[in-house]
Amino acid sequence: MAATDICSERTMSKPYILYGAEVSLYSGKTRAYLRYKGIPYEERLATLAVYREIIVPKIGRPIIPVLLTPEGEYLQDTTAIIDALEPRFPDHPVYPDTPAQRLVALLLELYGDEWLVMAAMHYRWQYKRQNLGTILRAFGDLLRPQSPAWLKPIIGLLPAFKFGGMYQKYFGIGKPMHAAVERSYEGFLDEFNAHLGKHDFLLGSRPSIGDFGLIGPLYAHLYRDPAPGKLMRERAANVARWVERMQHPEPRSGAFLANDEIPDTLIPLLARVFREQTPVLQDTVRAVTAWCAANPDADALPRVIGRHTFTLEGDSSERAIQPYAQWMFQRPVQFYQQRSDAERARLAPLLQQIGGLDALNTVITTPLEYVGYRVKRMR
Ligand SMILES: N[C@@H](CCC(=O)N[C@@H](CS)C(=O)NCC(=O)O)C(=O)O
Repeated sequence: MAATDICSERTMSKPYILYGAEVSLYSGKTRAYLRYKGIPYEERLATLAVYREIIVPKIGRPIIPVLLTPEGEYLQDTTAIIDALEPRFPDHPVYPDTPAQRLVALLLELYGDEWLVMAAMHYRWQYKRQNLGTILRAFGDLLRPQSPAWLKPIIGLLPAFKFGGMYQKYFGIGKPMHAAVERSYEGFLDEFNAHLGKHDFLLGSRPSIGDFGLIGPLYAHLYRDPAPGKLMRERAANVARWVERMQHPEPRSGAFLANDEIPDTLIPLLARVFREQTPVLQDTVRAVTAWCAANPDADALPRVIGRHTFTLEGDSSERAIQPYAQWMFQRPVQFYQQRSDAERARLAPLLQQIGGLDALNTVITTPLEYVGYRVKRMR
């Protein structure tokens, strides 16, 4: 056997290592993906020691999940992780290869990743009486698993202050917006629940990248945390069962619906994406363009470049402008804009129905890329 064969056999048999946590939103997205694809992996808790010795030195900041490949490469950002693994594990792709389904899957990934995170944070931190004990213990368990049980909630206070203390200003969802966040999430739950009465996943019997985007917020926070978990089980039992299917999938099973079908039951969900989220994304593109014009020599963009107003369920507030969100928005926008005229014409009736034409025609003059674990200007 040639040396390279032995070498690749060895890397093939070594598992991937996922540094993450059950309480972490984006860890849930990656874990569900690894399980569905049947990729051999071991999950390691992102303890304080792991943050100090691995995550911060390799990634440059304390963030999870991080995936270590058998070849020794560290990957961060769930979308970058999935995009790196899809070509390595091509069986049962999670990206549909037909235009309408691919577009819908990318849009719903974005809604899960960058919009439902607001509901996830709100329901975790605003229902303290029901959630706080569980959350503090979980953070303590994660950061210092060897500590005595009585100490864990105290250790958990540090991340609780960090995550629970900042998000309202960051996402602009302080007290005046609480009712809007809940109306929006309850509407989403009802619509997704109705869809799941007819289909196992968004686009048939196989989970797509859209399902993986949604499972992040819908597992760690909205299913596992006591208060929203009760709401989900009582109000949207089909969604709770979908979470369980996503957590314990039959690896590499199922198929997307034939003929590029978009089920009617997804129409209200897609209309919600364009009503709630894409105005913020379009304004993010405007802000990024202005920032790049004002900082022509800068390559990496800061995590936040100011604040802008947004409206949710008729109520308005101000939130941080995140260039990262433009990078994620580029995925459906560029996919749509790169289709042929004939394909775009075929997509038009659907996009008109869900109010998506304007957003998908957004002109992005300063595209961003994600390299070196950061969002940078594409030169
Ligand atoms: N877009 C990133 C987000 C990762 C993320 O925000 N992770 C959270 C935990 S679920 C975190 O570590 N946040 C700390 C921070 O951002 O400073 C991804 O998809 O991986």
